[in-house]
Amino acid sequence: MNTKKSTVIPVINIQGQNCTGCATSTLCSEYPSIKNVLLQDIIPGFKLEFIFHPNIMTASGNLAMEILENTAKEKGYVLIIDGAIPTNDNGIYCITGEKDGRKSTILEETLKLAPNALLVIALGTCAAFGGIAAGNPNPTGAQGVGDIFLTNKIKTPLINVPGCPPHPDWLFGTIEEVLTKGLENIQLDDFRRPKTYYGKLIHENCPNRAYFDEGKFARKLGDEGCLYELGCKGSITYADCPKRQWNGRTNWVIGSGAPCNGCTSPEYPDFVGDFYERIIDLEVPANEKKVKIQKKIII
Ligand code: FSX
Repeated sequence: MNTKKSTVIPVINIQGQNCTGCATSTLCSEYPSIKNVLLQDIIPGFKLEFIFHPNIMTASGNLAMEILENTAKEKGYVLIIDGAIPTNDNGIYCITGEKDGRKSTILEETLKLAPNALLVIALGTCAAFGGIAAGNPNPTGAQGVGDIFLTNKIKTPLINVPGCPPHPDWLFGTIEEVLTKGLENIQLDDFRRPKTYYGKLIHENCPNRAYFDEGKFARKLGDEGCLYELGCKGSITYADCPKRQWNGRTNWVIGSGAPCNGCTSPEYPDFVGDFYERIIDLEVPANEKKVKIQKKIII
């Protein structure tokens, strides 16, 4: 019998401006099961201990806030932030909690907790890039964690796990990869996204790709054809949704006949375009001439 004790890694998950979709999605993890994640080793020899998580902890008020206060003085924890961070008016638009009648903002908690963390994971597009919370006109001055790090010269390693919401595998798979390979061996793209999950365009693995190449485009939902004309952003969006699928590998957005809205992109939502508007000025990577000619005939 293996009696060796597992290494316990404290995890703090704080939440900014969000819809709680990131937590809802990731807490439905199946591989590993959420039971493995919360109660058992996430991989043999390593156990995560969620010491602060607004959606699943029983502590509240002073008790909960003391955990953040005490942990911030220590080192050796992983900090997960989901949701954007408002910066206008000293960040008053998002409160993490209250201790002895004093409110503490997500901005304040981030600045307090991030510098001593082993690793910070910006979970979801709001935390990674501002996302919906930072959409025009952004009255709260919402920003992603990376921008907060830049402004405040925080140098802690940061991994972005975008998606609105992110797939549970993207979060826990990344943590597993860090534990097995080491942080320095994780390959990130220019937007600090792990290449394991965000290395390829949706377009490259899309089951409708042949329609695109042939210039056969759906004109309304339910039509046969590529969904590009109906606003699909799969041709500019990096994520492995077509292969990974969602809800226990049941289906995914394009599989169910709806266009991808580009939620893992830094430009989401303002600059990827309206959900059901086609992308303008798309640089078609292959068969450009053919598609343009055929579009005239088929559409
Ligand atoms: Fe944003 Fe997450 Fe979208 Fe929602 O925490 S990435 S709105 S799924 O909840 O922040």
